[in-house]
Amino acid sequence: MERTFIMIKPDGVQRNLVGEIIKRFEQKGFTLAGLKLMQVSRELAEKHYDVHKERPFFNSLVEFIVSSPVVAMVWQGEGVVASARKLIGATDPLAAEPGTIRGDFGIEIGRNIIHGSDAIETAQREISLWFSEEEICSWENSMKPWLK
Ligand code: RTP
Ligand code: MG
Repeated sequence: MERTFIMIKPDGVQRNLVGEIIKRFEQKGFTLAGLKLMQVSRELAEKHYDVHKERPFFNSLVEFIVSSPVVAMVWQGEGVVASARKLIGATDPLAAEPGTIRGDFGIEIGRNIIHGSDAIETAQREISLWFSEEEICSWENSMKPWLK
């Protein structure tokens, strides 16, 4: 079962976009496998964005992520990693297509509302960084035949 890690960043939570974002993933047909509101530690934020540690925006990005609560989620379903990136839209909200989350709700690259894993391997790394195994629901005994 393909899974991805999605995080609603502090701006998305503060702007009351949690319900709107969850609705979009639900209506697309993906399945929620993990969900928590959390105050992120500096250590976790730095590990999560480790790949960007040499970039000029790294410190301000980490400061932003630890500044107030985020919603961390695991979504699953066929093709969910790439599809979530499409639902989210381009990194710069001004360049993101209307109809995407960033395209509909943002204008600033440093306040782009949401994170989504960029590849299957990245998703596996990020899910194990943010969630323990017990925090992820399997749905394996679900009676819903339409869950893929
Ligand atoms: P994310 O990891 O947060 O889902 O975003 P992304 O894949 O679309 O973009 P990425 O290249 O991974 O960048 C991570 C986050 O860093 C901030 N950023 N600021 N030029 C800048 O000031 C700049 N470039 C990137 C963004 O908030 C981006 O989401
Ligand atoms: Mg990224």
